[in-house]
Amino acid sequence: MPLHQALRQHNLSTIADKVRAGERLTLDEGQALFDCPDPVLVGALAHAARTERHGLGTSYVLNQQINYTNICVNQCRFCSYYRKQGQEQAFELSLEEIKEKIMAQSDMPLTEIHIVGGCHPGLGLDYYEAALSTIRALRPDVILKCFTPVEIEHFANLEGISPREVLLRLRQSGLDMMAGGGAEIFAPDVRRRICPEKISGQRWLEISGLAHSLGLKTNCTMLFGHLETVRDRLEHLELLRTQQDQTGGFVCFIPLPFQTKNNQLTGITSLTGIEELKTIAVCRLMLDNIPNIKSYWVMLGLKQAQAALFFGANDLDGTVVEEKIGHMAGADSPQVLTRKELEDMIRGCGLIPQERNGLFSPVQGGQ
Ligand code: V47
Ligand code: SF4
Repeated sequence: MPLHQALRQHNLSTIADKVRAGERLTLDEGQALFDCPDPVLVGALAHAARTERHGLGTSYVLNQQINYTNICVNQCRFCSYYRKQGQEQAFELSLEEIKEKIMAQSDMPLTEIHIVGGCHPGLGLDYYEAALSTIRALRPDVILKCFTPVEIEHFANLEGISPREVLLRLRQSGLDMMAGGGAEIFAPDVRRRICPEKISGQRWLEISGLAHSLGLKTNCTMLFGHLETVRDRLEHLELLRTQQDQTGGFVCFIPLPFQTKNNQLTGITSLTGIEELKTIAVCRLMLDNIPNIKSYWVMLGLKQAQAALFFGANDLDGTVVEEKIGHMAGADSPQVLTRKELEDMIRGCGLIPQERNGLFSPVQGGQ
């Protein structure tokens, strides 16, 4: 059946026209996309929106993730990573250990270092400032993408200072941009059930907006496939879209499918691969003002991450080196990919690899 006929059959013709014209979709239109029984149609619309912006270009980054601690005062029910202080497997890296991890990759032409951790009850802002300055001295040109709004609020509360002051001090020490974690799902009733100790969705958005107002770019995320409804996902996307209209600093959105192992949210059946892809496609179609959508291979797995590149995503993240949050929750992807593997994955799909840095500026170097 021709595409236009299939769109008409599923009442998606108006949505398709709006996508073609670059017009914003409503929540009800997002719902209609989720309700469409043909995921390939939804994917085709998302792929059209993706190619309109990026063509077949697919970005990746040479990056290293470092988790400085898994000790956390929050106890998010979906999180398999956190430990309480003194508990087995709890860790906190000394500045020397952070330095060693950076030095161990000194041969790699990294352009991004991604640092996040738990909300540790005893590490002061001076630890984070020293970590950033140490890394900056070793890697003067790298984009330092560190901390989430959740960590910024935590540091501010521990120090008794404002999040604004925290951000200014961290920027002074070398922070270039912030990571997008901690958004989860903004719906308060779901948040109460999956992460009651964490800052509210409203506060997460405020701190992201504050960072933007200081000239810091940030990323944003959505954790999906747990207790939330499709409507919760759409409202989450709408809140991100509204924030982006106001402050404009989100560079990239990362859809994070829930990994089910080793945490307190039991009895949840993983989404099917098709449901994941459809969700990613709807994210692209709703988030008309966020330029980049990441296909995060760590959580999606390598083959699903490739498929997502045809369902709205235009970026494959990076080399990563070491990842704990997804892997402790059962992700069965590798720990590290090389530049060649990332480029082969992209080319193998008929797409065009393009190396980028943390801020999504193109880097000359890849082939
Ligand atoms: O904030 C925790 C999520 C996030 C699980 O900014 C889980 O470029 C799935 O935000 N299943 C951390 N997800 C990862 C993250 C991220 C990753 C890559 C790039 C960027 C970026 C950000 O992982 C947490 C939380 O939302 N998470 N537990 C789980 N069981
Ligand atoms: Fe702590 Fe983050 Fe895990 Fe929540 S998701 S328990 S804030 S490490």
